[in-house]
Amino acid sequence: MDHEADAYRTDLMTITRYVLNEQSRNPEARGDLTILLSHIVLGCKFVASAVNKAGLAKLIGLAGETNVQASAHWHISAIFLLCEIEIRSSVEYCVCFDPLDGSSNIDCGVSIGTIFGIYMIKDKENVTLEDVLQPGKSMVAAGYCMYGSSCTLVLSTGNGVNGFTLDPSLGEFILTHPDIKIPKKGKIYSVNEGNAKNWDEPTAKFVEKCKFPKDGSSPKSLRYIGSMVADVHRTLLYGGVFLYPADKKSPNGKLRYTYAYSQHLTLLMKLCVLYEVFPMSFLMEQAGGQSFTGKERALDLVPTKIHERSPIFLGSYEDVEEIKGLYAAQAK
Ligand code: FBP
Repeated sequence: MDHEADAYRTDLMTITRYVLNEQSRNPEARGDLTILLSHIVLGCKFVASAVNKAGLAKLIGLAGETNVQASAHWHISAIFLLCEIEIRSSVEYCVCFDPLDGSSNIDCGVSIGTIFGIYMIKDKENVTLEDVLQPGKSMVAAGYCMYGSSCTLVLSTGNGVNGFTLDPSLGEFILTHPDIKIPKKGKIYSVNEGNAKNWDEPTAKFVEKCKFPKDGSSPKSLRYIGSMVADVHRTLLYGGVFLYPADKKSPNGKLRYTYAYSQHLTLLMKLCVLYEVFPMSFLMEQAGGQSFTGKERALDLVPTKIHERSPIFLGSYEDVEEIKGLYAAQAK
């Protein structure tokens, strides 16, 4: 890699250029999704700066967690209001987002993130909650932005997964991880083992096999940050499996798979529902992995209400296949 030459490269693939190229692939496209994505990107840049400032401010004892959460909510909402003004005419899409996932990690400077999923509105004349209570497989795009040692935005518009890193000197997200493919099998498992005593049998058996494999293979390493965006990002790049299973304490797991915003449903914003399962499952499948609930493919779930939660097992194809086998054996 000739860093010298690279420093002056001008044919950089920015996320804006990438999204415009994607738009040009589809002759019917009118550009609404491109506009929406560019607003989401701007929102993430705002949050990235807010998180950095808060991290610094926290260090020097000026600002607290709530400020970041509040500003993240504010910035992202502001962006969507802008978006509302921008594309009122089209009313094509509704966006579900978790402005700041892993919020419990803000104070210790651990990576956190914004997660989003985009659906087509079924009937523009009559936009209802049903427009977001759609199965995950109906999403047209999904992504997350991770605020960590670097700020990385991972996006899929249904044609593979690409990662873009924010170059602060340009204020632009540059393509750094083209066409991400998760390894078929991984050496890492990621779970909060503190809940082990409440796990169901298939989950306990799978984690036991990770630690004490009987087939002569080496044990998997445990990696758990406790911030889904960071744990899923590592899983996507290195392989392995991230799981937040159901347990006796939380029979539906902890992570949520529905939250929404559309120009016509502003009331929802006030509810501040988190959203994690659907976009991450969409990205995982687009990268060649799998996402399973313990009963079914996560993207086949049909939410019945906002705030819905679901157990989740996502990651490398063969690792999730193993978990599915354990649940199938239990069901026999
Ligand atoms: P928040 O959205 O409230 O931050 O909760 C979500 C989350 O932090 C995920 O990012 C993470 O995977 C999970 O909760 C960690 O939960 P636990 O602390 O129970 O392991």
